[in-house]
Amino acid sequence: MNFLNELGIAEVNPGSCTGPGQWSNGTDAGVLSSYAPATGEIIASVYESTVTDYEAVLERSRSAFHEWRQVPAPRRGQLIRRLADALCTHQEALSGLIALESGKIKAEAQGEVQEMIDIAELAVGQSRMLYGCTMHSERPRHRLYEQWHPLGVVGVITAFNFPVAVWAWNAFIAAVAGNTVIWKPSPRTPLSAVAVQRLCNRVMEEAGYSGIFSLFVTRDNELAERLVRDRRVPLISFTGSTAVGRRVGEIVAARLGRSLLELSGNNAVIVDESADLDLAVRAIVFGAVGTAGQRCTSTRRLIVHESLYQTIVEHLIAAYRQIRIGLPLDPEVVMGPLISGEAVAAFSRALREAEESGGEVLYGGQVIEGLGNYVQPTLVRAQNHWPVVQRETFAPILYLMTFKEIEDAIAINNDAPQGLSSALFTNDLCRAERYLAAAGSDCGIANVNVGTSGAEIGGAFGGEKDTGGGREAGSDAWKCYMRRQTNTINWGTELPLAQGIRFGTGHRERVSRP
Ligand code: UN1
Repeated sequence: MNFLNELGIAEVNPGSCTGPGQWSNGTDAGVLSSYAPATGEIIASVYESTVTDYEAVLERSRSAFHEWRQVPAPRRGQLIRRLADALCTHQEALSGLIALESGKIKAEAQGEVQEMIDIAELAVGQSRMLYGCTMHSERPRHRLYEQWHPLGVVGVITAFNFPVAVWAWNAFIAAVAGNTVIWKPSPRTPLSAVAVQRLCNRVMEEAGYSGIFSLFVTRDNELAERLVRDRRVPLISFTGSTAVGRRVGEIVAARLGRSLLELSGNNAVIVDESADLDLAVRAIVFGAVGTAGQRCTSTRRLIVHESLYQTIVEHLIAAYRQIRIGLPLDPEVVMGPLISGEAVAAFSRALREAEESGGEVLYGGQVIEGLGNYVQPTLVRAQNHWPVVQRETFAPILYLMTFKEIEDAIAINNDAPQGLSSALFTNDLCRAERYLAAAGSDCGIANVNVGTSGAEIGGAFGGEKDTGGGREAGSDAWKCYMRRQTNTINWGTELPLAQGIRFGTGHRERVSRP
């Protein structure tokens, strides 16, 4: 395929790299093949990283940091601007590879690369706005202020569903902040990562840098854990399940490092009596079926006012009937495959469990036999407290339930261990405000008349409770990648102590230089 050539993807690719000309040639850890989830065919392979590769990556990244942190932040931003240009040039090819490797449809893959370009543009601007504030000192002739410094080497562990965009959210902001970045991508999507590393290499080379962006590919949990345990890596940004993220958080906390966790979601849409139903149905379908239900922001629970339940179900079924399922690169297709056979098995298990709990499948429910990991988008009448509904299953299953009063709908929304995204469809201002108030949605993202997925990069992205509490992308999320330093400068000749403390020995004679 042409786009593989354009991106420099060979049949077998090295899997660790710290910059131009710095690909490893280690082959001892074996080969990881990348399979197209739509057909089960091997696209290409990558040599997995050895411990020696990892150590080389870490050391080069550390020494690059010592140089990079001294480059003025606006100049660091210029490197990201060049990267944005490279991403624009190769947007088509890269989205082809992402679609092929992750199984998301081409339009969404293009959106993913667009998200990288967007965050790059934000990072360029941010590179001139790493503001610290100045405080008024309580002491005369004293200046009190804060400034922000980079942390060091930042480890970024990403998931298959956004194989490159989530890396970009972290990497571009971390880099303008003066950090260097080591990326461990999902072993399901190593080629997309290799392709992005190749683009980074080209841009680093043109700008005369190396080691700002590094990659190591592995499916070995022990090697991944080495990064998480590594005291030379002050921040670990992890995107993935709550189960794994909890472990990452514990390991990093035990060494008093920092972690930024983007974990499972269990996102609900509430449709109240006043909702614009047309808008609501379109948003629900995109939220539940987009990326085949494999976004952390996918809509998993639908809470409908009881008076509208029948109407909504009919419209959803009509819309679901029209969903074209097929090859991700086919422009007519709206839903691609799940990532793996295990994901298909998890889909079936969840449905069995829902049915055993008393759930009624209203649409879909079947695995589509044949090539690839295809399932039907599925609607299930369910109850919120069932364990299967409380859990995140990465599949296009939407659990439907009803409510009478808005307070009850909000309580259902919040009655889940996770707290990532949420949405209310309403044309009633008071209900909208009620939902957005402190006693409203408890999620990191709460939308009105906008679905749960497809957040813009300008806001801070992340969620509460079992979602892990991290915030990435826009707003002041850049602060997660920097350390704050408070500075007090005395420009006078007295030494007044804070809090008015007097600590005198009576010795007032000036000390003269010898
Ligand atoms: C994810 O699924 O890990 O809001 C990230 C969205 C995307 C990002 C999803 N911008 O759906």
